[in-house]
Amino acid sequence: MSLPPPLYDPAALSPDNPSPLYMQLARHLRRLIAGGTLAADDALPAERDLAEGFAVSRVTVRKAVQALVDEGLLHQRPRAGTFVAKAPHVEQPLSALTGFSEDMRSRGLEPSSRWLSRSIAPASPEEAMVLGLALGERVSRLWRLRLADDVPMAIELSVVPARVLPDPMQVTGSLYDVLRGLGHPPHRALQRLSAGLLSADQAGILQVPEGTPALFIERRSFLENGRPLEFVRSQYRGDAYDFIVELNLSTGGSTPASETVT
Ligand code: 16G
Repeated sequence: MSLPPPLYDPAALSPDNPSPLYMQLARHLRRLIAGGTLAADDALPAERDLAEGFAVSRVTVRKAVQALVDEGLLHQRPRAGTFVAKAPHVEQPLSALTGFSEDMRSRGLEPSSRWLSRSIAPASPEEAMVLGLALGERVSRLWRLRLADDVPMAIELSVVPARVLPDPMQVTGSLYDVLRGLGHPPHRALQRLSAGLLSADQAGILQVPEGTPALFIERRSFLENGRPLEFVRSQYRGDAYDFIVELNLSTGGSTPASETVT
């Protein structure tokens, strides 16, 4: 494993690089946060020290820091300084069928998404099987980074039959709002959770160190008539989520039939 880069890495900023210096500095600080050199709640050195350390102006430092504040990676506390942001911690009941946007809003957090890709294409054999589609039927694929108060929380690839969602460009905010608007509200879902470690690509998107523990979740949602509505594969930051399940004392007798996500 390679060592994380040092804070004042002389190779981090170069006048020969065509990007403005503040963007180079922001990129370097982003890498330090993703690599764990700067951890949640760590204080950033003072603006003056950063300017001296990187031999740039204080204006450059201020612009770089502001860019990371806008991305939600840093936050400023009046009279205390600038700190590496902590992911909001969310407790999520597993028994309610809700969407990301409504979940976050109900906690006073502002949901948003960044598009990783959006397309319409013939279903893969796996998607066709899971969604009960005929060979060659099309699906809308929505691959999004989900954020709460601008902090990356989860990566989600949602696949919906194109006959239900013919135009993935219709989704600008909540997918479930669009599905409800089209008269296809999710009625029931099956979910599989497993633990894993984020790959380099996933960690890069979520802006955490590679190998950070995560919850891998697959959800299959169904319409009221029982037809499959969506197949979602997602990676949730393990440090940001607790999933809560309510258990009731079994009254004995027969065990309810269990269902599995296959
Ligand atoms: C949740 C669901 C996902 C659904 C999304 C819709 C889990 C594990 N997944 O993230 O299946 O597509 O919400 O959210 O809960 P939206 O309405 O905000 O787009």
